[in-house]
Amino acid sequence: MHHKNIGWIGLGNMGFPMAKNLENAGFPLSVFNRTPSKSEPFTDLSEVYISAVELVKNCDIIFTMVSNDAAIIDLYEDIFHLEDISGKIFIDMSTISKDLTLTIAQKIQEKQARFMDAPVAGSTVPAKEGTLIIMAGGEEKDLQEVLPYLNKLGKAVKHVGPVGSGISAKLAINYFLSIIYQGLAETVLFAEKSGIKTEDMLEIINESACGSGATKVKTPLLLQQDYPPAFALDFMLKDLNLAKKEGVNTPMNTVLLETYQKAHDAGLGKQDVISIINYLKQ
Ligand code: NA7
Repeated sequence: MHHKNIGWIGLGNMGFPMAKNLENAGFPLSVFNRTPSKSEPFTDLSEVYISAVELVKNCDIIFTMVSNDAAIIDLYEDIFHLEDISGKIFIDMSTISKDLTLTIAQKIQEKQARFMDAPVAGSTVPAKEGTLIIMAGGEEKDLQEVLPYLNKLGKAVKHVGPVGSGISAKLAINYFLSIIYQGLAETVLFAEKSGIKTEDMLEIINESACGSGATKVKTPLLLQQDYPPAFALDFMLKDLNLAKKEGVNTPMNTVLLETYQKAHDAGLGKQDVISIINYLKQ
């Protein structure tokens, strides 16, 4: 049987551990990252490309995991110049706008290739552990072809509908997460003002019905008051803006957008999302 050549574009905080999981699973992997130094740990087992287009030429299945719309536009502009990409499957795991997802999918299909959106829930720890939740949009038969790879990246792969549906599901879950993080930060601050120690309050929250994976994962950061980005605050701001673009005009979304935007303006954008507490504290 012909071994599929797997390409991975984007080796950031999420893309790097995800691509490593594919490499560790023994799949023939080709990698590309705009900043070449991030590809260095791959040189032994995988093929490293210095051009995304060259990688695409040599791969059957191409994953992308990059920041945002601008990054995807940059990459696909070049890919669309390739004469023959027929039969290839492109899977975008980034969280970008639904509009752009549909536009790219259409252009890819016009070139007789296939496209899926498969964004993920879970940040860097689940990415490393291969326990992400993957929300896939696209054709069932295409999903079946890429499932062996997705299964190495996540503990659950959910086919949620046609192309673009993965993005919709992802924006919905991140909307919920942004509520949890703002709620957690405000609750800890409220308790602190009333003389309750942060560590005590976090223990109470985590043992209670309010405790969740989301509150537990942010607990050490809140205790250390140090916020290295497992999920950068700017990405949450991006996703809330994308939700608004999708017509989410709830009272909550207005408040959330204001909080995350002001936290960004206060210089917290590159920190972990739970650093909104530093803005809310002021
Ligand atoms: P990171 O750690 O900020 O990594 C972003 C990646 O995207 C990184 O590989 C970047 O390359 C790449 N990137 C950014 N802009 C471009 C352009 N214009 N062209 C090519 N490549 C680009 O993000 P995460 O891994 O945490 O998150 C990725 C997605 O998952 C995001 O949509 C989140 O919302 C969810 P660089 O290394 O900077 O050269």
